[in-house]
Amino acid sequence: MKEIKRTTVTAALPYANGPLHIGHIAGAYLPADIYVRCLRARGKEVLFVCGSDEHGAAITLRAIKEGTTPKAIVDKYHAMMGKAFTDFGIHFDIYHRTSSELHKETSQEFFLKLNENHAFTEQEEQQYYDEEARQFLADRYIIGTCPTCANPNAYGDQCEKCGSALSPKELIDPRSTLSGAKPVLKSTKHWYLPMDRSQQWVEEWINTGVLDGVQQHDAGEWKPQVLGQCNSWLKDGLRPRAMTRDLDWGVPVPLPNAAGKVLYVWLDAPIGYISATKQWAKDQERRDPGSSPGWEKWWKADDTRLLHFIGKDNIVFHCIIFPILLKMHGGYQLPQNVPANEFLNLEGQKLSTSRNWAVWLHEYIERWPNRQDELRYALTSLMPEFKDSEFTWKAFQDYNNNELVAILGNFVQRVFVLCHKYYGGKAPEPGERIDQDVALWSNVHANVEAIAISNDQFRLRDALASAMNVARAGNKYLTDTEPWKLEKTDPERTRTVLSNSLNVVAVLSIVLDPFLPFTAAKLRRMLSTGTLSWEQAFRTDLIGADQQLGASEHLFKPIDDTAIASEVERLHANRPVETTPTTDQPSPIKVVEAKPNISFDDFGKLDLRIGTITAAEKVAKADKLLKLTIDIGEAHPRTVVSGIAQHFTPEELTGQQVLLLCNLEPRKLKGIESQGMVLMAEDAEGKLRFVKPTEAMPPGSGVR
Ligand code: B3M
Ligand code: ZN
Repeated sequence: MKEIKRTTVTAALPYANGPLHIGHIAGAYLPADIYVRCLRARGKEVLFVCGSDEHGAAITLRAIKEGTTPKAIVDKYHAMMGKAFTDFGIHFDIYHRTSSELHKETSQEFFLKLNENHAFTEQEEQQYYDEEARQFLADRYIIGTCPTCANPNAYGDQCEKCGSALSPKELIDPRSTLSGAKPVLKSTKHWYLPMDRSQQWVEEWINTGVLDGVQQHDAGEWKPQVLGQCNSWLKDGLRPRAMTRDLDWGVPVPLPNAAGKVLYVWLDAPIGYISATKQWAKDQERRDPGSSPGWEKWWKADDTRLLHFIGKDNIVFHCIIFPILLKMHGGYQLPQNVPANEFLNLEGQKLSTSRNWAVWLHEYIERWPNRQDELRYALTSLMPEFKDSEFTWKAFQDYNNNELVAILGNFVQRVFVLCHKYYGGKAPEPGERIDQDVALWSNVHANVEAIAISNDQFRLRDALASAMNVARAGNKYLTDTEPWKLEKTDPERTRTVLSNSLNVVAVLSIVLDPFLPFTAAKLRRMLSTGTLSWEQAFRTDLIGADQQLGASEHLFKPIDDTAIASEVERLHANRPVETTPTTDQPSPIKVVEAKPNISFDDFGKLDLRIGTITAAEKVAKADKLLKLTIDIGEAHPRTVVSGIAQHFTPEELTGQQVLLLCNLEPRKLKGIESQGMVLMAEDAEGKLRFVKPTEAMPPGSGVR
């Protein structure tokens, strides 16, 4: 294995097309931030870079949607994300952006070098073109029916319903999202990366860790799910992939015969890590002339280790495509590990920007001011390190109340109250140590050691659990020794106990810093210490006798059920509800025949609830029927077959709220079991309209 002197850590560049949510944070940024803080505390040399990914269809589509320019979009979201990261204590050495001039230069140079090294093949291809919008269509600009699951709104690169990776030509009935027109195939030239040529070395490097005869990482050191995804790609055989696009937003292809072409966003985005490093070195030089640390050693030196923190949807780009590019370019180190996380779900559903099913970071910071560590704690405890996991507001409350308040806050609070009460806010002079104290310290130090080991293995949940074990040990020690009783009978023993306890708080101020930086800063103020090194966490005498303590600060407060209920309600209420366009002409009234009275009991037998349509599709061989998927707040959504196909298209139904009769005897229609009935209003001409609440209500709300 090579000797490592420094570590370059990157966190995926988020698309500047919308705000950050907790899924992004738990997936890549929080683990990277914790990892880096932990290395830094241990005195290691680290550079931590990130920035906004400002190219690609993600941006241009958003601009179309918001009726503005791509530039306006990236300016808005770049600023917003940068601020949210800072507010949340995610501390990069630089948060750069790919629309910068330096990035353009860097990626164009990179491209030219690849071209010089014959890394590309030029190929003429038939591609979809929108004759109305007069442009070639990026994969994301084309939607059509998924060949696998028949989802009518699959994208040209992926079906979000069944997860299949697609190419636009596989879509059935493709249409352009720009004009709605049916796109036509037209010939265009692109620069392809013949990845098949790299198949062999990639396979060896990923699985055995050996690259050009040098052991870069241990075999089996990468996370199993990362290896699994890579190997499934490799098993299918790597194929040539286009590295350029016909678009007017992006880094222009720096060749004479390439007007109107830009670099593929997944070519320029990872180069964004390099341009960010260059910008950081420039900024350093400007701040401190002559210090010029240079950017190259962070990417090229043999004793530099490169790590990419990402979410699982970015694995192939970081483990296969970018490494091939780096190697074809030459001179660069390849990543030593790519500790990708799986996905975080929210309250039983996938996080979704379009359905507004998310906890947005900037909103959290606004609604829970100065409580960043509470969310950092919950997200780390739930981090999807090896499999998908789920955030619920209830879990957030439980972590806060049962762990932060009951263990950590309780311990620190008790120590400080007693020191202020007995010793006027000064640290006491300890007497002789007995077995009970020795046991406390060996427990504490074993946990400090475990934190570093888990961190090095990218097991941050375990690392946090070990850090909390330090607080647990302290809390139990206080409960066992009961210094508040002891003071009357044995003041010397009381001083020893409280001195030990204060020193455990000092250890906590060191080991909690990677996870709970705001709390660690409070602890340092309370102890009147500066930043301590990791090594010092193995000491037992950091707070010596007579050291003047700072004022006790508030650490955590309990969260009550109302606050949690209101977050859950907010989440449901904020889902978009599409309103049916109203016409100016009042509808002709259909005269409804009166029916005999019924008893209240009879009415009470109806299980009426508000539901939200989450998916709709045509039923094969039935021109009146639509199959609706309706969320009524149960674990699984209901399937309802409704005779409304001649009144509504499936597209206009998703997101609509409806009134559902939930306990109508299930029955089969065209082989599909219908589990309820959507109630509709009907006019004299047979026009149907939904009956729904005047404002969005959480799915499952009862109707009485
Ligand atoms: N912007 C995709 C994403 O945000 C992409 C990551 C780029 S990392 C170089 O998931
Ligand atoms: Zn599909």
